[in-house]
Amino acid sequence: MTARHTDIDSICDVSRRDFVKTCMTVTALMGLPHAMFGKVLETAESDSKLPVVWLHFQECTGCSESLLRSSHPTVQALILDKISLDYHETLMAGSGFQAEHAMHESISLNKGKYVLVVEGAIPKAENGIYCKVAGKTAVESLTSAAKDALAIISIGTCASYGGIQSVQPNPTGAVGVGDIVKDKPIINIPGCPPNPYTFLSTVLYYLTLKRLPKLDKMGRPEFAYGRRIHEHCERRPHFDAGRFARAYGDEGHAQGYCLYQLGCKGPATFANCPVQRFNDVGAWPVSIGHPCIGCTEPDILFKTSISDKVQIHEPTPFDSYAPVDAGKRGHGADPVTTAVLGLVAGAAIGAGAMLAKKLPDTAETGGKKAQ
Ligand code: FSX
Ligand code: SF4
Ligand code: F3S
Repeated sequence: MTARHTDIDSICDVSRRDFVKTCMTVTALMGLPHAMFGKVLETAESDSKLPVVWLHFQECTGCSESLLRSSHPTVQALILDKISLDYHETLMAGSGFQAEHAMHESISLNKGKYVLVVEGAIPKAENGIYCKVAGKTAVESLTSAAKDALAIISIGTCASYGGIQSVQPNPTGAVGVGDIVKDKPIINIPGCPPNPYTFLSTVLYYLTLKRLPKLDKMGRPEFAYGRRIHEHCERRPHFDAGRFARAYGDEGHAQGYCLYQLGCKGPATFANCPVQRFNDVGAWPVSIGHPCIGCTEPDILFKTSISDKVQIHEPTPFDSYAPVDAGKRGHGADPVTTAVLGLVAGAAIGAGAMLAKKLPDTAETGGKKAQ
């Protein structure tokens, strides 16, 4: 056990076993080959720390809460151990001039080396008067702290894309960081709040590989946002077999059937929730019976009703899935009908035909024999 690890132990009473397990999880989450595990572990145990200045704007602080009050002590300990949190308005003991001084000092000592983490949306309307800290508007604080940053992490959907504050009529003109800062690498880690592992993995990815992770077109790390929720959801076999919950508390809901008919946004939402899950109990919204509300997607979260149905892009099960058990069909529409109802026109009908090929000859789809 290294001296470093002894430090972590003393912070949160983390066992070596848990520590190693978390590093293995993070290696897999980052999409790195198992051979890289040793390097990730070495980084996690090293003294390297990333200087971080963390600004809060329009938000609920759920992002900080979920990271720093994570029910998994190793995640919390690693986050606190791997970043040097030089300025964080809700966590630092100092306040007023003392706090402002700490931020300016960190920025001037670490020019080009610190990461700016932004939590919350930035209001632009009426010269930004709707959010001020230390006499400066959020736009001014962001612009000035971004100037010498190595990169910016927009944590949460608010900082990434505006979040709940930007919902029409958006009276404060709330926007995400990317609408204001144009000349710095910006990594979006959306979610309301995001999974703590995704933030930890992004930090460890940088410290281990000395480069920022590959991003998708929405600016999110591909390793965490590369797949739709629908692809790995444990209720997917029910979707494929046409078994749907139709109302909260009905028989289908009690049986754990697919939540699409209740408005689940999993088919249009990119995130790792079904794989990474939350907290030690391994729960995530869909596992506890609530439809995904698309909290990582700027065009879905708070922009659509919870009960609205999203377009289905992959109505067919993957070839690697076990054959569909259509024998125990629920009362909902079958997936082919669902796909059509889900506003997928020609493409989905073609894909629906592929699904039909996968169903046993005796299977029925919406009362009709599969062709
Ligand atoms: Fe937004 Fe984070 Fe949602 Fe809250 O602060 S992403 S409202 S969970 O916490 O910014
Ligand atoms: Fe899971 Fe939702 Fe897809 Fe159903 S629609 S399989 S509940 S992600
Ligand atoms: Fe958010 Fe949906 Fe995951 S609501 S937490 S993206 S299951």
